[in-house]
Amino acid sequence: MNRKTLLGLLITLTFVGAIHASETALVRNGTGEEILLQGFHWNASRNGSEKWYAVLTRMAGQIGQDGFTAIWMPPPWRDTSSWQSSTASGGGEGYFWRDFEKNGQYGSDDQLKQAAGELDSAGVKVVYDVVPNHMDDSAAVHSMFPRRSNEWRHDCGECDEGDPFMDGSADLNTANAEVFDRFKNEFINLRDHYGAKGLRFDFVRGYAPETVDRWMTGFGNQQLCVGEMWKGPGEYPEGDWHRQASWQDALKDWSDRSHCMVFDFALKERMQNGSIAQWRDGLNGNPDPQWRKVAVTFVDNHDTGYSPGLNQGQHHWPLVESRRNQAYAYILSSPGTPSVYWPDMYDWQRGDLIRQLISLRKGAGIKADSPIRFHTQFSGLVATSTGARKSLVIALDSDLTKLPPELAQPVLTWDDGKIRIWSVSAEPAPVSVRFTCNNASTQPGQSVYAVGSSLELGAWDPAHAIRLGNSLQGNRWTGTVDVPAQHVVEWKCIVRDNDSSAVVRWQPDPNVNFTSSAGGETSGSF
Ligand code: 7SA
Ligand code: CA
Repeated sequence: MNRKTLLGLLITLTFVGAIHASETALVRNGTGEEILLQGFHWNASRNGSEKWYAVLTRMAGQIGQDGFTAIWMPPPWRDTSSWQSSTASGGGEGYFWRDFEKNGQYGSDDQLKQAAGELDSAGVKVVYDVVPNHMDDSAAVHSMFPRRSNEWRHDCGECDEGDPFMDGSADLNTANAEVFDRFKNEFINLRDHYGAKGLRFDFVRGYAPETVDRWMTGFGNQQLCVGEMWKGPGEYPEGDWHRQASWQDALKDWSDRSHCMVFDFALKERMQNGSIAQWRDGLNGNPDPQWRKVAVTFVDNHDTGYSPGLNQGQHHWPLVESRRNQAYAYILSSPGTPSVYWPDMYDWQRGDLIRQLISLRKGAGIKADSPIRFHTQFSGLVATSTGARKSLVIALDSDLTKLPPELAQPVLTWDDGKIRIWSVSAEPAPVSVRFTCNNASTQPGQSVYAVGSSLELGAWDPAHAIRLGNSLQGNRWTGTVDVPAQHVVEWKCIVRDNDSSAVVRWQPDPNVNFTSSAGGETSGSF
């Protein structure tokens, strides 16, 4: 190849590379291996005995030792509101704030600085909850934003970049340059004087994701940000594309435009409304790593879950008790950035399990974009997540009983085996292999399956074998199975009753023996 052609090729490759890089768009997910603690609950601002910031100062070392790399702090702005509804009451939690004063119900400015300092020295990044959509607009509060020129949603005929909070009378117009700058400067103040290394954006349905991106650019691109985009497809107006899309689509669209992570409400919705097998349909289980890496997975938070104290918190959408341990086992052994809710860790004795799960995650080197394979032929949820150092195989509430030899001993068993985790050497990326069985005669209600030594092939348990498709040539059955590359697999064809999973006929000995490779084919015959 002459020099001119070579140069041309190099230029092309560089350009393609650049496009690819832009496809793996920037998302501000810290190191990509963060483990987040929600550092408060709904009643933390009413914590009687000890101001909340003093609790965090006292617990900072423990939080670091427990393996958390970041903590989601409550909104740091003074909130003097109080409200009463028929079923609940509250105020002071920071979501109806008065100004950027830090002396609020969680503690004083100094106590906040002390807590932030202790957490930082414990290696825990401080991420503040911020609420730019709205603020306390009650007359008693001398507002930071005079109603003069479009600072508020209603000042200019519905000028606001998103949904209203409640009736919208407290909504600010984040598209207004002065409003935008006031928040940007406060975020930089939180970074420079209160140790902020990231931000959790509240009620992001209320303003534009592009505005969040511009704030984060001012705050520092290498930081962490996560948006609370809690809005189901049915909440969008007729004709809006979101209405026909999935929770995942709406979350990814928001993340693409803000370049922030987003709480995985797709997973939460499946945890609430689906079977445990359907937890694989969360954003963090998406086949595309660019989707998995933006998910912040959680079991509950201060809105959805219970909290110690007054009214037991808000509990708008709590996960049932019987699934909570399994849910923590799932989010801490799978891709995305897991977020642990304070009371589960430090009030309700789930800490031992969570501590062990965190150390397994870190030992395996699971990252936000790590690959995950779901073994759907088993009941419950069985999956393999692969980190930089190990693969974690997890079985939740599953009938997986016959185990391949490499899964002789689980590293963690909990709740009488409803939770089992194995740690094995990191598996290579899976390849799609075609399995074919020839000369198979079947009766109605029977099919041909591939059953074999590895987990993917049911660990020799016909009940968990892989059903093949009957091709047109009569007795030839074939199908593809994802198998880790370079794995030696022994397998056989069986004719099996579809329902009872009773074996009608085994392929005669010997077993078929093959090593998996990309585009590989393997066949057996009766
Ligand atoms: O219902 C749960 C789910 O069930 C599932 O089966 C459903 C789901 O769709 C369904 O499939 O989820 C729905 O319900 C969620 C909870 O309401 C909705 C979700 O979109 C919807 O799908 O989530 C929304 O509400 C959450 C609380 C928000 C979400 O972002 C939002 O999408 N969470 C964050 C936002 C706020 C507010 O900043 C915080 O709210 C959360 O802690 C934070 O995480 O002058 C103004 C004014 C007037 O406009 C009012 O009329 C007047 O009443 C003031 C007064 N408002 C008061 C409120 O009435 C009162 O409730 C306000 C001053 O104080 C309270 O508001 C609290 C709020 O209750 C509390 O949750 C707010 C401010 O203190 O702080 C917290
Ligand atoms: Ca708004």
